[in-house]
Amino acid sequence: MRRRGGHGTGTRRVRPAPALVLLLLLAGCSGGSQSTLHASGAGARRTEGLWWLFFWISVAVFAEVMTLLGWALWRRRRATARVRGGDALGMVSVLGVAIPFVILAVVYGIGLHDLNALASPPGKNAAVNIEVVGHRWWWEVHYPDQPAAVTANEIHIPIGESVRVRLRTADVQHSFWVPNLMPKTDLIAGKVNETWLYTDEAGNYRGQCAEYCGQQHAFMAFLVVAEPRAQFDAWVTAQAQPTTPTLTAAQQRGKAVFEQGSCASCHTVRGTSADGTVGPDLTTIGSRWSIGAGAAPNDAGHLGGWIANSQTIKPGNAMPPQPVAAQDLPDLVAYLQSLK
Ligand code: HEC
Ligand SMILES: [Cu+2]
Repeated sequence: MRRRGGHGTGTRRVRPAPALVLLLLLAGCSGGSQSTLHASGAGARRTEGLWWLFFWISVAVFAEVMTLLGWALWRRRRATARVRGGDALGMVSVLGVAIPFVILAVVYGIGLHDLNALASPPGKNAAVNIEVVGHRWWWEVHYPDQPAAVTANEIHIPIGESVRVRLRTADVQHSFWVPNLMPKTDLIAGKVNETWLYTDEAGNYRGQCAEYCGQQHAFMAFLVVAEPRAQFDAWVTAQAQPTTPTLTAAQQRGKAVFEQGSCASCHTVRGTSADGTVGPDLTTIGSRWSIGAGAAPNDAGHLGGWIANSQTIKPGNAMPPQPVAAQDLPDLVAYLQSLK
């Protein structure tokens, strides 16, 4: 049986997918706390500017090509004039070679210039130094100016000052990215990479590992808290202190469970006998923005769930389910919440 050419009438319609176009347009507009298009830092402002420049150049090129295409179709339909060989060659040389060459060369030059500018922070010397070590799947954070200050998945910086960030990895490649503040910098095995942060706007900025590093790559987030210098100083000083909270009876029992159980072999709580280094330092876990590097909010319920079996919250993470007796769990949670 022969098929009849139902569509072969000569007019071919291209259907635009409006939903898709809208989705693309809105893709950059979602949320301000982790977005390159809501720059709050000197570095991100540069990449945002570059992004818009490239965007408008692309729009102009697209419009030009579509106009020429429309013109060509219109001429073809009229089928009157013929383009002479010389004209065609001239057109291809100018529109197809010379103009793209100029555009690409200019864009390349601007890109190189910005890349160079991004290499060093505003002002000659960074006022604050931070060392970040990537782990699967969490961030270890040190403040070398106050060597005792160690934390995880949370970085505080003073506003209006350049902050130098040194990046290492304990295992595979990761990438340090705070979209609102700074473009990505990779953490490469056997190497120390450097980047910097600078912002004048106090606020919380979400960061994210940007190099696929395994199962929980998506939950390898962190928070950058930018605050006035005085607040920042108070925070770092507090991080550097060993814990000396006055504990309630329940928290005291929780502490004993922590120190005598398996926890102490993987976690450090400065000021106690727990000095493990496999997992995050928990000296100030009570004030941290999340548990599991953004995997869950830091409240009593999630802490209990995490300790009993963190694998249900963050499957594949390096903390095995813990055999903590049900009656001990609330005490342990109360103890952890007291660590601020
Ligand atoms: C075998 C090592 C190991 C043991 C034992 C262990 N943990 Fe962990 N723990 C980890 C690792 C690794 C992480 C980080 C997981 C991640 O975010 O990917 C972690 C994360 C945590 C976190 C979240 C920290 C944060 O900043 O996000 C808490 C709270 C915690 N553990 C409490 C405990 C308690 C309480 C015990 C004992 C009952 C315990 N852990 C036993 C390795 C361990
Ligand atoms: Cu990673």
